[in-house]
Amino acid sequence: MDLQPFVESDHRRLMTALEEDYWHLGRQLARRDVDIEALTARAAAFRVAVPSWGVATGGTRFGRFAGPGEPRDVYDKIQDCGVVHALTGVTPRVSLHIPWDRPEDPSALRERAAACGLCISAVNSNTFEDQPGQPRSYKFGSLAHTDAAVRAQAVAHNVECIGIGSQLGAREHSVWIGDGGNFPGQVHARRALERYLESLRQVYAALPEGWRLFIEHKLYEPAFYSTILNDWGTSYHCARELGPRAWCLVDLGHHAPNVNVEIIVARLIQFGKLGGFHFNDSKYGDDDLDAGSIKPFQLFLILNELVDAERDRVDGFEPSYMLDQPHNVTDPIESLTVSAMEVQRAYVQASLVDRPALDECQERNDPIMALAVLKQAFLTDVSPVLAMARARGGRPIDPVAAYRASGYRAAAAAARNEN
Ligand code: LRH
Ligand code: MN
Repeated sequence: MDLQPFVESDHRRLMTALEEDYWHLGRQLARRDVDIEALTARAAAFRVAVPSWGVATGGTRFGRFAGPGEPRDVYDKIQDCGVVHALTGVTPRVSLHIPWDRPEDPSALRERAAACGLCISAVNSNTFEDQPGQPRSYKFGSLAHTDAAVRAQAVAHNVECIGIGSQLGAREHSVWIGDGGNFPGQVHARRALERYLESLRQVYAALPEGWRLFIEHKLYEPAFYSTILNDWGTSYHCARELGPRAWCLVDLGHHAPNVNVEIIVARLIQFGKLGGFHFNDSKYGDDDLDAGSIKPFQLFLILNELVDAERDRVDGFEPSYMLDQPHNVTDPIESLTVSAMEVQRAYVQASLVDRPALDECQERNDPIMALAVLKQAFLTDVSPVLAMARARGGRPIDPVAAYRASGYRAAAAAARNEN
């Protein structure tokens, strides 16, 4: 669907007000020695990948309520991811999950993605569920399973994912496993971690030139007593053990409530192993709610650590930003669009932090003023900057309104229910 006519009517309707708000914010920022044009350029250059699995309606163990026009296959998913990029201008990369997105013809998929203005940046393996006809079950684990034959099967799957990813032009392989136990005594903690590491060494050895391996820690679920890669410390140890191309991936929802995730981020930056993010939000557990919807200040504080590391030119600092959300009750395209913009917003707000002033407050132990410096950035409504970056990039000023006006969802429902 060509969204252009809806972008044009959006601009006709909203550009005058945007220019006014942008001019006004520009004056405000100039008083803070901030050049709004430089800030808008940073906003336009921001990038966050979308998960292919995020455009289908997600669910919980209590049910799934599919919406109209559900993607039927990876091609529909790519088309929907293309709409998110057409609306935001900041999501040209897609993260795929294998076997959910295993392409019959990788080059055809690569071409379709390119036709939607997208590229495949990462592939995710899946040894947390059994596939039809799979010789050995992952019921009691995969890369850390006690049975060498199951581990070998899981290693082979990861190597296959890397092979598919290479054909798709990806350069990141992301590994999350559900391995763990539900009972005290069920899993020998040290032996299991050693088996996990031994399996990952074989996956690491299969990485093509220029690739990065991401390992993703998670406190619990689907195992509810112990998890093999349960926290950032264990992940850091494993990434170091594996080698220079292994990196820690931080999924915001994979921590206990009230854990200070921004400090974990600062540690992994300092230790040179922060590889990437799965942005989302949560109130209790791994709720995978929309990024910025529950704890926007935490999201800002995380991006603040990232922008600070950028300022300090921390060696090897090249984090890969991705969303990881399933969307149980919203139109996935709307949720991904808003979430991408919320991460972009936090990045732009963090870019507004007066770092010399903050450094000075920190050195002279002035907590009130230090927080005030951070809050000034967080409380600055940068919406005109985000909207102007979109408008100048030929995207809508109000993406959700433009999307709804386009009738894309109804058209997709009609097209996808026909076949
Ligand atoms: C695990 C996880 C992982 C994905 C899955 C869809 O909770 O965050 O990143 O493989 O969700
Ligand atoms: Mn994740």
